Amino acid sequence: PEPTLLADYAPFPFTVEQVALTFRLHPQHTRVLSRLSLKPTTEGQPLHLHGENLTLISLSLNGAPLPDIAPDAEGLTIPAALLPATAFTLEAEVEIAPETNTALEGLYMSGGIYCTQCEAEGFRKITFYPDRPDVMAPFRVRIESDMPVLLSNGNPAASGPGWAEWVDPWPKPAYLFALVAGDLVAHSASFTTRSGRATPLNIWVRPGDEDRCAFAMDALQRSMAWDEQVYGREYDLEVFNIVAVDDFNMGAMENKGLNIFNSKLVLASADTATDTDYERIERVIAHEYFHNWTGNRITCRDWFQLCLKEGLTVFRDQQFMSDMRSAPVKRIEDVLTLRARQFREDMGPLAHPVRPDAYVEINNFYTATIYEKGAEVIGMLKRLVGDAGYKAALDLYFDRHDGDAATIEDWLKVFEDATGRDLAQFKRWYTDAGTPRLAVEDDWQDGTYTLTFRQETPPTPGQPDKPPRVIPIALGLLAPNGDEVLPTTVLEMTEGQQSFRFEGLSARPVPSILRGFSAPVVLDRTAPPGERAFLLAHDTDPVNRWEAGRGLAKEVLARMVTEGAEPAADLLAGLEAVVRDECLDPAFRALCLRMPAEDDMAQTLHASGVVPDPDAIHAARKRLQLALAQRLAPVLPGMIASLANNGPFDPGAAAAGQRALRLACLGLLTRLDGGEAATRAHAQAGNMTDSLGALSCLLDAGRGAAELTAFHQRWQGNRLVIDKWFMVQVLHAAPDRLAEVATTLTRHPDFDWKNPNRFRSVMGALAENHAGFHHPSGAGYRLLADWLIKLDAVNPQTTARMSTAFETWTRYDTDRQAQAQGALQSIAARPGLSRDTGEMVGRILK
Ligand code: B3K
Ligand code: ZN
Repeated sequence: PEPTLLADYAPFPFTVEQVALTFRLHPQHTRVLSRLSLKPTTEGQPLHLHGENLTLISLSLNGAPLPDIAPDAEGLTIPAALLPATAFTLEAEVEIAPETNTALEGLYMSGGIYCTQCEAEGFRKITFYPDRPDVMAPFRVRIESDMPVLLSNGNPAASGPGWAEWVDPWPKPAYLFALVAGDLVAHSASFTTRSGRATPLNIWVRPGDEDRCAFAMDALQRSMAWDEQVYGREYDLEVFNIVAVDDFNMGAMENKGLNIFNSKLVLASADTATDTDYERIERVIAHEYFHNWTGNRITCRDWFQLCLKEGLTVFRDQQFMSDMRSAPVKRIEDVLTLRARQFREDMGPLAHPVRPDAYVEINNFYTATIYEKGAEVIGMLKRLVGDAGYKAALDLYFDRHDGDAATIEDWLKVFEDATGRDLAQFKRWYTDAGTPRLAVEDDWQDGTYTLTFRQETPPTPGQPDKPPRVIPIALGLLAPNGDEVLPTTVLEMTEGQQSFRFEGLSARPVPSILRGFSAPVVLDRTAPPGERAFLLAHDTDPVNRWEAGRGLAKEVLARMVTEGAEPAADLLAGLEAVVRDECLDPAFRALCLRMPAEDDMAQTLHASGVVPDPDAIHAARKRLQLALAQRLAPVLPGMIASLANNGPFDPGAAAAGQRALRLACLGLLTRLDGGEAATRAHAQAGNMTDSLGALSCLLDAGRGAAELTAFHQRWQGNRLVIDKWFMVQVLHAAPDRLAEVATTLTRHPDFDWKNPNRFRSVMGALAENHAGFHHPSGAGYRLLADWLIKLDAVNPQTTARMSTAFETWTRYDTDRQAQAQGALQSIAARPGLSRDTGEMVGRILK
């Protein structure tokens, strides 16, 4: 298939003044009637409407039938000669079958509930329409069905037995359309906006799930208040509805006034959800709500501008989370995710700019680069223009572009106009792919300290040469006694190589570079011996303090892998000091104790020119954990006991931090006692975090069989918890046994592979078990490839997304490469492979 190009953008030659839809719902024979009020904006243009897999029943223009127009595979075209020069009405009736829609895009059914997913291009599977984000129109929707609850976007207009009508006054693109019909119950509350409008809030779930909605509701209310306080954005409809469904390709969707969520991002109770689940729910509830302004009121002109709404909304949800929880801990978690997902993507065959300029299937571009790097770029902008500049620019953005389908050029222009800054060079962050590497050298002479930086961005597909970018480098300097002699200062690097001088210092300082992770770059610094340990002990910037420990751990692990070195004493001593320091936030201490992931080590080794050996990395990481456990042995039991909380469950950040530190200690103790303490902890666990945490320890120690059986029995019928039961076994399987464990699980009667959550809980976890997935036998690669082939026939979107497990295949030795390549080729060769998966596998193999 031919790619779509940014350069080919042309406006739609009609406006849609009004959309009226009627749905007569039926599992196999849903009828959709549409009445579009259209007006040409350019003379003599044909009318192209998108439409896929629609059975056309009737079509008429201003009431006159158009019997000769037949749709093709992409939609229908009405020649200019048949169109009036002024406003006209086009009516169509189509038939669709939601029950057999396993791709979960368009109108489909999940557990007996009708629901929709239209972003990016799913609306064309519902009716004929200009399915592009720059066509915005007010919608009126009538639903006819005997389901008890009938929902669509906007405000409820009228209803009666078997029908309901909704009116959305805000013009919107079709990708924000939503409809839900089902046997649902609401957990309800309300929010009074700052101008005094009491707005009912409903979270709709299946009967029986309503007692697990309180946390999501609380997160929603906090999000609404925060967006008013921090961004001045108020909610704009008479009601806000959220619906949870079990079958969903991703996390959630920001449909106007009717967000639809994967149930795992709504439902939570102490005994069924972990702290990580709670945190994710809070973040995603906020994210989708924040889209109401950044995405819905101001949308994207075309899908190349996706980061306009996603990067900004991620940035906003990150700000929200750091206000709700610990800001440094949140930043560290974001840095971990960025490196694990976006840096990985940027270093491989799937690298693309934050604003791409070509795609085959747009669903393949909902990536860590668009989302996470898109947010980082905004963080850099904010750092460069300052808080006041950022606020002025955002106020101007909402003011100038409310109701628009905007571009990255529009976005940068508001910053230029509000702050007077020229952002021409900054724009490269949007147009150029790749993670810059920042090399740094320092020099000390006669009281002057000089830092010299050199930036270089490796080539990425289609972009061999990269000019220098502007990089904000937040820097602090510490005196040898740990005093801060230069508080955090932002250096603006604009050249390929650039020096910064600091005068009047009485001793050679220790630099703390890239504080708060001020730019998404790889810092290449060969730190002098002792520097990282010093920063781990003294840095006043918590993110860099953590980063020092992390950098040290990576250095030590790399030496253990490549030279067979021993775990270094300075790392163990530094970590011990952090762990024992009761002034430090337990969540922060837990993060320091977490060793770099195996995939992260493989990425680091590969970037430094070493072919990573997954088995050696796995073994070294275990040895390092054992050494750390031995070092901490005297304190572990005491810490585990003192961090226990027997009071009622509190999902807040402080209590979650204590649980995280306690489980980190339990993990280490398991290395010493073979799982004795974990067995007790599992038996006593009063919540899912502790239960699953202890179970993970047991599986790592080669135990836990009885606990697994009991766990399954207790949670049978609770889909979300059973997902965890599958996942934990795969994540913690010994590398040699992974393929066998996963294969056995796929034969379990509960392995409902058409459910994306369940599929990911086995196949996603398979790819996350680094040494197991990259087992030299190739069994991991083959197992995943076989299942991706199978899933592609029913759900291309989830298949394509999961194929990214293979994006690192060229990092490894030639034997592994041959195995991975063979697996990828078996997917590529599959007759009838979807466009989604075909594009991904093609790019990965290139
Ligand atoms: N906008 C949706 C993602 C849609 C993905 C389409 N394949 C969720 C979000 O980012 O909030
Ligand atoms: Zn989003």
